[in-house]
Amino acid sequence: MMAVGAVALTALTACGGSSSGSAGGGSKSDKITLGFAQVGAESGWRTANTKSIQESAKTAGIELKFSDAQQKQANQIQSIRSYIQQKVDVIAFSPVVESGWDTVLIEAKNAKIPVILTDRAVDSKDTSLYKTFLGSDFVKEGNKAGEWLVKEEASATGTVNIAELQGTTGSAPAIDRQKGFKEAIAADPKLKIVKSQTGDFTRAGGKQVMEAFLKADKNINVLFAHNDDMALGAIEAIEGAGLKPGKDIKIISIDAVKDGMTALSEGKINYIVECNPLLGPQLMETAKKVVAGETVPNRIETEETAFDQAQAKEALPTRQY
Ligand code: GYE
Repeated sequence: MMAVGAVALTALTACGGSSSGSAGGGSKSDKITLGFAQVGAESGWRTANTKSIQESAKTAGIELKFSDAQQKQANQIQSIRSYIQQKVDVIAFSPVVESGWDTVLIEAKNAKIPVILTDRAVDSKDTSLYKTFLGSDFVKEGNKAGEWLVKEEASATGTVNIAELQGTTGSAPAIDRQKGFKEAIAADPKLKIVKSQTGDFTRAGGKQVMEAFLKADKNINVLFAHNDDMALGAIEAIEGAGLKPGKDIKIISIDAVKDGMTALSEGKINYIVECNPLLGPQLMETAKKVVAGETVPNRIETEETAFDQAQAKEALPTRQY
């Protein structure tokens, strides 16, 4: 299943590559400048996402201005403003949180610079403030995680205590993954979320919060982490408390980055829902269309799958991130 998405993305890369001949044909001013305001470098997912964007800009012959907001909205707003001042052709960003973007998006619209949302959505009511949103369906990801757990615990008799490590507070993936997971586990009343806190999508955050959870109460049967990095941090906390991750506490996470998949194949994680970070080729393709004044669909969804332990072992050798 993964291969389908991978093939589609590769095809887009190749296509971008063939149109990168601005050096040969057109003048230098033909080159599209894209200002990209990244969230930060908080996770393995983000590192892979940044690499994909940088590499595919090169392949597509697009000049990339790139900034890292260190997970702070104020920094992202500042870089978007600077891209407006520099009169880039198109702006793309992955909003760290959902709210509070209208003012700067209106500034971009007034400057006639199109905006593409990648990876995370905003909650602005006025959808004319951006051309499209390219990324995953996070509710669906949460659903998949919850549905697996419902099946896994079908024959359990007592209450199943679940701890949840949330992503960055107010971010689209944290809000939607929680929603999707809750929706799915509502099918079985013995599945109970007993603890829930943010670990900010980082390994350090996951470790620290899981340590605090376990200190307060060791009676946790399942951990649902909104990304692999927090799960990996939590594994250290679980082992530190003398428990076996994947056995004493079952772990479900989201992303399917290499380190997560390795822990899954080693039996320390039980299930991972994939979230594809390789958005670069699709972003470059979309940027070109938007700058050319072509209409693009207002929602471009990424294709994704999920892995259990056996599937992780099989997929690992050919994993790109
Ligand atoms: O799951 C997490 C990262 O927005 C989908 O952000 C992205 C999330 C990803 O920090 O690892």
